[in-house]
Amino acid sequence: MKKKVLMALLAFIGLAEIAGAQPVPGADENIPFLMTFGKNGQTEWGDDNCLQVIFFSIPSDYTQPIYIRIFDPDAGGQNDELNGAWNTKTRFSVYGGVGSCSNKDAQKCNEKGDFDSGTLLATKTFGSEPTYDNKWYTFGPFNPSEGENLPEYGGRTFKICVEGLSGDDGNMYRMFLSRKSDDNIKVDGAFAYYFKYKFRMYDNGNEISHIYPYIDSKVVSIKQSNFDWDNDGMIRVISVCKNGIPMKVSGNDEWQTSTHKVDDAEKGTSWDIQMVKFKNKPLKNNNVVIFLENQYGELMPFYSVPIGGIPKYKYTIGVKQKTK
Ligand SMILES: [Ca+2]
Ligand SMILES: [Ca+2]
Ligand SMILES: [Ca+2]
Ligand SMILES: [Ca+2]
Repeated sequence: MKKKVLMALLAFIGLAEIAGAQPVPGADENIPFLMTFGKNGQTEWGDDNCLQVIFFSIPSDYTQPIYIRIFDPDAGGQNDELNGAWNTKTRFSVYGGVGSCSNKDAQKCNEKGDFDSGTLLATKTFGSEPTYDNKWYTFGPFNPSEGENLPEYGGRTFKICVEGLSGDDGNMYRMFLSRKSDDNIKVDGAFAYYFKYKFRMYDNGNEISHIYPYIDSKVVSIKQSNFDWDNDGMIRVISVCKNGIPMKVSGNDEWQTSTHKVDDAEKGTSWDIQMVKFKNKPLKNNNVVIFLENQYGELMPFYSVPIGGIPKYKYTIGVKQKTK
């Protein structure tokens, strides 16, 4: 592993311990729920292909059992989005082993590809079930050694695939990587990462949600793609030298993209991509999808806590960049 990457990861792991990186969405992301629709859902409700894939990384020296917990795995009752009658089935599956997390189809949420690569460790399908409504369901225990060994992602990694098998309702849920089966207790140094993120925005126009891609030394530009944003406010970039650069926002049932240059001063830091709703007419029940690619067209991971901390705009760097 390149020294710089290792240094960044070590700094990150230190930070993850402080911030508690195990909930997904992460605390610093300020996103209320992840979202997956049943296979017969219409894309204009906000899910482009009814598959979400989340990865958890556990430090190589951690050997105790781990649990992956899902909040509100059912589609029904509280938190979820009803279309007609509740008829949606959602399958949550945990994978480990060689090829599970490094697989490009998994990273891309490619539902037609080999996204379910690796060793299936546990799976359960949920309908509309009061037993699991507004409650936690726990997968595990898993031995960390069952995860795929990916040092570039900080250690042993597990993949969680969420598939909307049937029906047309929206399933909202959250996840937590825990040391306990019946409580959310963080694993020191563990964190989550993902390449394509599908979630529910807040209804409240005062809430700002975030994602945090890390800019490594080879990234010179970032192309962002977002789906079904319904023109719900703006998306902007804050970094050490960007003070709110706008990204193109999609309307109903469409993709929009925009490409943004990376400055040298941003290497080794994270971008804070902020999703700022219109305060006056905030949309309700807005489900969205976003992903990022570097100049080679490679998907960029983003992290449940920002590597290196939340970036702050530094006036002196920003002005220097602009006048160059
Ligand atoms: Ca329905
Ligand atoms: Ca529910
Ligand atoms: Ca749910
Ligand atoms: Ca939407």
